[in-house]
Amino acid sequence: MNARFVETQLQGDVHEQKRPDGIERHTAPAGGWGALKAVAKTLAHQQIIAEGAVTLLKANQPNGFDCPGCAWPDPKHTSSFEFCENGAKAITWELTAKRVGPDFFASHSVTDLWDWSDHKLEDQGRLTHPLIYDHCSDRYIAIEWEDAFNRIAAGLNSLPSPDAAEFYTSGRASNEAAFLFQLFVRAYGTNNFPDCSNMCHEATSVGLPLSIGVGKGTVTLEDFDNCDAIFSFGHNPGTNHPRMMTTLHEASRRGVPIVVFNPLKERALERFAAPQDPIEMTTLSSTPIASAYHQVRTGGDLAALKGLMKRIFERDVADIASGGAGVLDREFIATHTIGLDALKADVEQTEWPEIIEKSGLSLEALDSAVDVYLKAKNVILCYGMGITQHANGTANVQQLANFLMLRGNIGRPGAGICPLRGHSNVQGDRTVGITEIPNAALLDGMEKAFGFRPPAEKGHNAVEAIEAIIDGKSKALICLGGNLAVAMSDPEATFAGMRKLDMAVHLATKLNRSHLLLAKTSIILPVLGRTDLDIQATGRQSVTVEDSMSMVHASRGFLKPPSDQLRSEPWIVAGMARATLGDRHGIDWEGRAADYGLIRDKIEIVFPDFHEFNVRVKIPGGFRLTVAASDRVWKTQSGKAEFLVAPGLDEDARLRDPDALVLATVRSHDQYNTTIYGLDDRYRGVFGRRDVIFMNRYDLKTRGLADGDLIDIEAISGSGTRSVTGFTAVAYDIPPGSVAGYYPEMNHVIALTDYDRKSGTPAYKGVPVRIRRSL
Ligand SMILES: Nc1nc2c(c(=O)[nH]1)N[C@H]1C(S)=C(S)[C@@H](COP(=O)(O)OP(=O)(O)OC[C@H]3O[C@@H](n4cnc5c(=O)[nH]c(N)nc54)[C@H](O)[C@@H]3O)O[C@H]1N2
Ligand SMILES: Nc1nc2c(c(=O)[nH]1)N[C@H]1C(S)=C(S)[C@@H](COP(=O)(O)OP(=O)(O)OC[C@H]3O[C@@H](n4cnc5c(=O)[nH]c(N)nc54)[C@H](O)[C@@H]3O)O[C@H]1N2
Ligand SMILES: [Mo]
Repeated sequence: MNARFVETQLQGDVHEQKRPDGIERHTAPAGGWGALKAVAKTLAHQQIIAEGAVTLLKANQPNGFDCPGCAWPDPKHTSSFEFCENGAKAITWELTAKRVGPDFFASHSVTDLWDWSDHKLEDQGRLTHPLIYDHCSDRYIAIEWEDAFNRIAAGLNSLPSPDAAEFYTSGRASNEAAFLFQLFVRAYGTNNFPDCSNMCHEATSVGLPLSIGVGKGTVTLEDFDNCDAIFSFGHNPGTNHPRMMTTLHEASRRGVPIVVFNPLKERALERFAAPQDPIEMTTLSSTPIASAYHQVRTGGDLAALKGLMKRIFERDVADIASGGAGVLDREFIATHTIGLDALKADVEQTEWPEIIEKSGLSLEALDSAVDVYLKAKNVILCYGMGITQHANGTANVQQLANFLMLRGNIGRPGAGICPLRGHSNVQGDRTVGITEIPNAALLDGMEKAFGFRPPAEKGHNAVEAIEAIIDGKSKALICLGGNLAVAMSDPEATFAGMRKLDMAVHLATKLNRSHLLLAKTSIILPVLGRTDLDIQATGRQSVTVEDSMSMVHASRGFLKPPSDQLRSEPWIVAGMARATLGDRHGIDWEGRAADYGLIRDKIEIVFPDFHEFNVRVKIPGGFRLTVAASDRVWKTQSGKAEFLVAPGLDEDARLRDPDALVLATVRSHDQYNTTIYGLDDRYRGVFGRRDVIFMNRYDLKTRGLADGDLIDIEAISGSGTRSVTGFTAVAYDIPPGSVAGYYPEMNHVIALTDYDRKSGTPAYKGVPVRIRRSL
């Protein structure tokens, strides 16, 4: 029997039965008083009630700091305070009154700390001193800054080649810090720039330039005011981009249909009560968000998109046959694109039964989505990790662009593509040069600005960096933030590799597991966070960031830093560079660390789009970088927007195994990537635990399992065995064949070799697994 129908029959009785410990059904809308209560709890947990509450009001305000919570833009950046539960968590996590200083490390050996949970490690508070690992006492001990820089310089200068070092960037780094970091690394002599975007939107950065000539989104926030329909694929805004909920809430109230494609029923996409809406708060009412919710099978988006496009072509033929002008935007297609015939041929030869089976969606469901699409003049399509973190992530992204281009929905007001970026400055870091593949413009710009030509050879992305570390080819790792080892797939292999390094250096605000993977020399350098006042030799500094919609604006902290030993990221990068490079290329490191305006002057030379950077950054709300595709200028090889074909529908041949389930690893409501704020996932009804796997009732039943049973999850992978044991199966509203669990716990079942061959993005949401009862 078709599993989809069995599931519908079985789903009904789930909630009648006794649920496993800590599992409830969340029936309230997302947002609302629950969100306010959660913030109060977080403030109390971090012991910062009065000060913290005041600080939250400065988030995303002119002259304030940029919230590190997500990359969603601010309405003109000048609006009144916009309440955001998870933004508040991100800020208070940094604001915490708790401290991790040398006395903490004197009481805890690294061996002891290793057994702590990721949550407990970070929850100890802000790092206060530069530290070096002491092998005799098995402890981190304080070190002077200059001493740390000299050791880093000695470590880097003793390598056989600059290519034996890896320089990781996590997306919180400001434009100024990231630009200085890439200058340091290129002057040192390598392009080994693994960065968090390699694990995140790399499929966008690689896929979209081939389609529309730019690897970024084409919409602005104002476009949402002018759109007639929103399509949402594979992102969970109620948790991960909560300020987007204000936009979706407004759109829904305006009567704009919001069509969702997501295997999990995410509560905020169903129904949301806006904490800034006094009526909804006082009357306990809420607004439906999705007008239609299509629970596509995990990895079924390619099939769904081909189905949507197939139907559009069929409707086009029918419309013309009945005397209409067709439903495609023929003028846009003729003037601006190439490749439609090949796309059409591919889509037409894809048969309906296969589309329906692989997407898990009925023809009626796809048809209803096409109705909405054709009725709307202007469509915005938003997407996140549910699209990119697949072995065919790049192809997925390109099919999204095809879908929009069929009706000219790119490069006009109210329409466009909107990748939801992750970290608050992940897009900016890329823009200012954090890339392992420098193009000619970057190299020319660097030569013009600094008088030397940096290396042109391709460097390592995140997966390649880890592989080089495991192979022993790379011997040093410097991390500008993040928690690379825990974010990466296959911790067993990754951790073992990290432990073979000669040198590991981490610039960080908080202690995490990557810091405990000891190299011969291990150094932790504590940095100022977004909220901290940054005073340098020439006075108070601000930094800049770029949001998901290419808006660049300033951010400045205002709080007394947690310790007088903390330094800013630009200052630390400059210190490492000065010690390592001396006066090579005559770069004035100290001057730039003293005045970030001088860094911006150089950014402007290397990237002319930042013209008059220091002037324009003073504009409240900042300025928008040029996105050529937004103006229908196509920077592709052909000079046109290109319809691109992705042959077939299969993400991964291993999923043909009749016992296979496809696992998506997702974020809970109480986490920020590897930072686990707490153990609840309120909207999914999970409390006090993370050791669960969401499964369809049908999949439970066919395995002889019941809701709440203990299970083992084993990867179906080519090499070695990977498994986790003793998890709890939770019956959930998810399509049959698809299961979901939390990141990073589930990274143990993801092989390092499971990634999109085009972009290198790990297939974190397409992991073939088998599930059995625990023995
Ligand atoms: N509070 C908070 N905010 C964050 C983060 C955080 O961890 N916490 N992380 C930041 C970062 S770095 C990033 S990249 C973003 C991540 O933001 P999201 O992209 O929302 O990330 P995920 O939680 O991984 O959720 C992806 C969504 O995709 C769905 N999904 C899974 N597989 C598929 C599939 O095959 N197809 C479709 N259509 N959907 C699928 C899941 O059900 C889930 O709803 O958020 C950023 N903001
Ligand atoms: N299975 C699975 N794995 C995934 C994903 C998934 O969906 N599933 N998502 C992937 C994605 S999208 C991403 S982006 C990566 C995230 O990978 P990373 O960006 O490497 O990880 P984070 O957890 O964001 O990093 C947290 C650490 O950053 C440090 N930090 C915080 N603020 C600052 C700051 O201002 N400056 C500095 N220097 N350090 C700071 C703190 O010490 C904290 O411990 O994980 C990836 N891994
Ligand atoms: Mo991300």
